[in-house]
This record gives sequence, structure tokens and C-alpha cells, in this order.
Amino acid sequence: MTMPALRRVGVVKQVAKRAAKMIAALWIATALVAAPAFAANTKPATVVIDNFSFSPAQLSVAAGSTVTWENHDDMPHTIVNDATPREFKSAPLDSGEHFSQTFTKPGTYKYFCSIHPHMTGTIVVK
Ligand SMILES: [Cu+2]
Repeated sequence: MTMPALRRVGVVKQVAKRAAKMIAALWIATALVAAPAFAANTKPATVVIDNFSFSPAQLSVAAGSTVTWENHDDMPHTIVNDATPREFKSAPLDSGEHFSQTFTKPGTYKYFCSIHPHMTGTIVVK
């Protein structure tokens, strides 16, 4: 290849790189604009289990939201609704595992860990 041809390849590469950056920026901008309309008030919420407690202990979400519990402890824990009939109950979660529950009906949902019943939490669905 002659020198001008090499230079041309370099320019083409630069243009392609710039185009890729612009597409990425556009994609992010589109996602940011679209996200609030899509998520409305039902954005995903997380409760972290750490040091034998649920954090936050009380969480308020809009009806339709999905709450995910993440076990950051080295101990297994469960998430069991404290109501009759029971609305939700997880299997024991090992360290790093998670459990998700979608709340469609407004109300106050108390829960506890069946392995360590002193661990309690509340989800308030509005
Ligand atoms: Cu536990």
C-alpha cells in the first residue's frame, strides 16, 4: 500500500470510531428520555440483606413495582410474608442470591426471615 492509501485507511477508521461514539451517545440519550415514561412510578426497588437485617427495613413502592431482595450475608436467609394467606415466600437464599416479588395491590406487607425470625421488614405499596 502507498502512503496516501494508508492515510486514507486511518481517516476511514477515525470516521467509523466517531460514528460509533455518536450512535452510543444517541442510544444513551434515547434510553434516558424513554426510561421515565416506561418506568412511571414502578421502578425496580432493592432490599439488601446484610448483617442479619433488611435494608431499608421499610420500603414504599408504587403498585406494580417489583422488589428484589439481595442476600449479601454469608448466611442463608428467607423472605416470608407475615400474613394469612401468605402473599409471598422465598426459598432460602444463599450468599449472593436474590428473590423478586411484584406487588400489584396497594397495602402493607410485613415479612420476616423464617431462619432468623427477629429479622423483619415491611413493604408499603401505594
Ligand atoms: Cu435470616
